[in-house]
Amino acid sequence: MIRKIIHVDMDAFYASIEQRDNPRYRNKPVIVGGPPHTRSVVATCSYQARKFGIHSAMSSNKAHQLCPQAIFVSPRFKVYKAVSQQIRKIFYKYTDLVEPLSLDEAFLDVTENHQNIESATVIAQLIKSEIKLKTKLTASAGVSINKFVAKVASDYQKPDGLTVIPPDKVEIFLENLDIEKFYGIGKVTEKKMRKMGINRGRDLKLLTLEQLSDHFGKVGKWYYHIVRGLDNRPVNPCWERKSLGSETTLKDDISNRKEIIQILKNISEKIEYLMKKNNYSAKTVTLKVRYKNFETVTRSITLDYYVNGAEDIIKQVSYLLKHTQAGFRKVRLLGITMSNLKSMDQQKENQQSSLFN
Ligand code: DCP
Ligand code: MG
Repeated sequence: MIRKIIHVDMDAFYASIEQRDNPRYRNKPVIVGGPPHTRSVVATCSYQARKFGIHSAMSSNKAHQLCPQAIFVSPRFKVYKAVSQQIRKIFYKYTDLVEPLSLDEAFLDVTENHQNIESATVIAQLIKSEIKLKTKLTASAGVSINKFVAKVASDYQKPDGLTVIPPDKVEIFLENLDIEKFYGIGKVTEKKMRKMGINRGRDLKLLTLEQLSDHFGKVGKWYYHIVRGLDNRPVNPCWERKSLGSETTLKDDISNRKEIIQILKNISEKIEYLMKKNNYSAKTVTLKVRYKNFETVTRSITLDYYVNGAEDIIKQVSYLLKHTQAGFRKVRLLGITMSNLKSMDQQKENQQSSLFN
């Protein structure tokens, strides 16, 4: 079955928000990032600043050299996050299959949608106008049969663009596409391809799977597929986790406190593994104890700092255990749950934010 995929990406996201909130920045080259004469970089910049060759990840120093009159603004991540939540809310009106890639962009699978709208193009238009209405910001959207083509399409006519590549136009669109526009072909590969005479999709399409693998290794196979418009990756909705935990039903009911602590240590280690694997840390630790007669109690503590290590967890759990009758009464189940979670990406963001301030 042919899918209907939309990719939405906000235009000059941080910079547009700054221009929206500060009228004197409008129509001016605005750079969001650390100030020049430091080791900071540009997070993003307004389209007026892009004319000077300024772009994300460039050093603030270089940006200042390219455009001395540019206005440097420190990022306000809280505001960006709030706008991000506003736009996600709009996406969920149409489908639960929303895969955010960052604060300002997401894939949507609208093959089936909550409003039973046949046309993905109509949905993209509705989303764009609602974003404009609610946030006073513009987004660009790409509509096509898979993630790869939708992503390339959303970038095709920025800002405030809407590019639709219907199924029968995918091949010709990719054949004519400049290789620098292929999402996933980086600067280094682009240079290598140009040296080989590959400038557009149609040149890339001439190479066999073997030739592509020889020249580009593993990713050669990926190029072989995308240039033919083949990408069957599903849109993976990401559910925000509220808590993370683990529990153990004991083989025999026990009352030995040392044994109880040992079991809780094992659970803490498992939780440390899960937390680190998923990049989480948490503020609230909850201990669950089920007594022999099935009566279940929980005890919680909320710290004023985040933890994710087994030692920290077991320290809190040992304290909580004192507020139960475990040991005096026989126990049949023990569990630990971590909540008030924060992802490390968020922490990184906060650290980044303090670097800028
Ligand atoms: N960002 C960042 N550092 C980067 C790239 C991006 O901090 N190296 C931040 C700032 C951007 C936001 O992420 O505003 C979204 O990234 P995009 O790549 O979508 O860039 P923009 O939305 O700013 O511009 P465009 O209109 O090209 O999408
Ligand atoms: Mg963007």
